[in-house]
Amino acid sequence: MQEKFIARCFELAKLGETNAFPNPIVGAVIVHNEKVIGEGFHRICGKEHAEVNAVNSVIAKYPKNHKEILAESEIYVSLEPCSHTGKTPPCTELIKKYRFKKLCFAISDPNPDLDQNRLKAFKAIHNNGTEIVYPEELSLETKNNANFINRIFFHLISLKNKQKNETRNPSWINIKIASYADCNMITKDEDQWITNSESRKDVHRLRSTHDILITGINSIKNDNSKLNIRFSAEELNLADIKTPEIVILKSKQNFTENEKKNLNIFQYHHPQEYKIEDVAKANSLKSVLEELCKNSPQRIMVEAGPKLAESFLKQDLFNEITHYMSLKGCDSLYNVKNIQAHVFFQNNKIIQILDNILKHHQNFSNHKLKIIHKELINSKCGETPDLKIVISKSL
Ligand code: AOF
Ligand code: ZN
Repeated sequence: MQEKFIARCFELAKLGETNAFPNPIVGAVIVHNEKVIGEGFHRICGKEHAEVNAVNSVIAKYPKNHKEILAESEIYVSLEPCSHTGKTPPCTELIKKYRFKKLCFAISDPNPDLDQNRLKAFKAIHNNGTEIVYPEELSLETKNNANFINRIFFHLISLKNKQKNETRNPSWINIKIASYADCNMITKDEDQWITNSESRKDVHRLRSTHDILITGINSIKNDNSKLNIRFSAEELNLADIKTPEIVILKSKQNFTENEKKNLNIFQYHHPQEYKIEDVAKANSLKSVLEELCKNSPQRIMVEAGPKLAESFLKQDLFNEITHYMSLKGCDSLYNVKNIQAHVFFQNNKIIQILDNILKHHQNFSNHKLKIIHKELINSKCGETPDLKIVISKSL
């Protein structure tokens, strides 16, 4: 039961993925007699934490007797409740105030600001009669999911701890790749798209949850890409959507006046939404990236053709790869109709294929790469399923 409520916290947390950054994404659920009576998530960095929003939703529902109801309730959170005063007061104070029956959270918060107060705060909650269920008591899958959804936050904190004197802002670089099962990234003439419509929708979600989108002049010219977000927040399971700042990398080539008038990117975006960066002038890709993160940490997504993606990989300028792999034309390898069975019930089959992909990526990098997430993306309109694989550097 508690794993189910924590799973709901993860879903809620992800709704805040657009604007919670650089804070973690967090979801909270309040349960009374095994029924969810309140939910909340952290939507905007600097604003209310998930626990506060969940408690407020119960107060709104039971304006007269919320105190009694909350004291008979359990609170589930996807991350350890904060015990420090940041831009907002400590959530542990709120939990203490309402004397919940139980507090359960999925992972500890590595933010060093919490270290001073944690022990005292949890002791006070415990002494107040609240049972505390720590992450150690949850399943490995739950702990892995809690780690996965906040991998960017955990990465930023670990950098901050390691490089105390570093003045540069940390960044997170995600290279998006779409390919056929043989890793070929070039669209075959007969079909316009490599991946199915649900994967392409997921890419729009990815755009909205990054701050900068890097592409290359060639991709813009060859694909005439719009690089906008063509789904609503609701369709993307987000509370808010935003268009990341678009950075078009160029070196020798330029846009002609005619291209500047006619290409979609210039039609669909205001001039303040994109900029063109000359990599040759800046000296290196690395210096372009440093300049982009000059004022604050940034989540950067690279959505470009194979050549530019390869430059990022070869120069080791990435944290993760999001690979959408079309299983189109895999009929000889799979019985496509039974693909779900292959993925979920014959695990070894899928691992075998993923190993091939990893070998391919490893050619680009000195780092050990590891798959941290994989899921099958089925399409509602009968297209072939795709595999979404998130590959990360082993730290
Ligand atoms: C929680 N619940 O929903 C979030 C937490 O400046 P503040 O007050 O917003 O605090 C930010 C820190 O609080 C952040 O770095 C992380 O350690 C924690 N985030 N904690 O209990 C939440 N977003
Ligand atoms: Zn908090």
